[in-house]
Amino acid sequence: MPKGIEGSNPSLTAINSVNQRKQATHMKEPVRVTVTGAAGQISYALLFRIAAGEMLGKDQPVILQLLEITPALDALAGTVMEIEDCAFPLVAGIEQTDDPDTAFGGADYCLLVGARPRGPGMERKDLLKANAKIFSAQGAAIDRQASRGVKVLVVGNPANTNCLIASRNAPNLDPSRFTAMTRLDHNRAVAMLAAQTGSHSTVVDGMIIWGNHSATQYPDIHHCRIDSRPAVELVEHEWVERRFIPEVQQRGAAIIKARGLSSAASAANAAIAHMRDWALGSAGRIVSMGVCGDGSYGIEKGLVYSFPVICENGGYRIVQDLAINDFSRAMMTATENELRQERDDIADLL
Ligand code: NAX
Repeated sequence: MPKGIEGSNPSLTAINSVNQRKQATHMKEPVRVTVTGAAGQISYALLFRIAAGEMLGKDQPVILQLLEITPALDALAGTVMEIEDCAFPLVAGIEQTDDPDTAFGGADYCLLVGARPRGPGMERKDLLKANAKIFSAQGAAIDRQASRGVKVLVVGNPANTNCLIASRNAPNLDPSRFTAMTRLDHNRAVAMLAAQTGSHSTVVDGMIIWGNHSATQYPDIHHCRIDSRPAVELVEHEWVERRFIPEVQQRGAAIIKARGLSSAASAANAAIAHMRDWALGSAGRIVSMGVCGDGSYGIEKGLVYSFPVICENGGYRIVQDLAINDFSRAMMTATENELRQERDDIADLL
């Protein structure tokens, strides 16, 4: 018997009366949404928005399946009490567990947020290996338990390589089911370019984050339009190279410095946007997603690399045939090389 406390709260049984309401209001069948690291700070900003229908729509009931490590189950119980106290109409059930097989049972959507943070004296390689163990076990549990059409988003860092590991440990699922989050970087880049050009973020189109969710990522404005005008005509290349690119790459560190904690609400917002677009479509707009490379743009096949994608019909496709100049190519290769190195460092777990 796992230490999960599935169904332990009688009040949640009452929430299951969603079935009766469904008949009355023509709501859809509930879907199962698994969130790992559910007692952490990103999840605290994320779960309430999923429960409110911001990720999958206001007509889509959800069963939340929350995974934590054993020592964090008490804290998770507190978060769950707060979700209950919202009396969300769309919540059709909540499960809390420290057992991955229970958490991923029948999951339609998995948000892998929980990860091992870097401890004192821990080398990057040690961090990669510690997380590789977590994500290989979770990938295998997803393979065994999740719905065959599952959509997986990896948020926990190092997100791209954790995603690669999870996917390789799920041989019965198509690798396209596994994605890594670079949407926060994408949104940061959009907001920064909008501010620089005195425009609103909603008129910035065609932003791209290439590569790794790390300081080597390449935020690329060459295909960006602002109110239909090419962005490269509105800003100086010097600003792009000296300010824009490094500030997007270092934005996470700047937030830690200012807040004393890493970004949480903006990360949760990006996770919601990533999943919402994947599930419901990006309305023809380019968004950035870390996905299993298919050789597009000469990037090594099989690496989880952030590409420009368009989401439609519950899937996504890498946007093809964008012109890449020498500057962009060098940036894209640098981040690809870092991903190759990360993969080689944990090769024994693939
Ligand atoms: P917190 O430390 O607040 O929460 C992480 C939670 O994960 C903890 O409650 C911990 O108990 C749990 N956990 C650890 N191992 C677990 C396991 N094996 N199974 C289930 N749960 C487990 O971190 P938080 O600020 O929420 O950040 C979570 C992750 O997101 C970190 O790895 C962080 O680096 C990463 N981020 C990724 C971003 C991205 O754009 N891809 C941006 C934000 C964030 O930095």
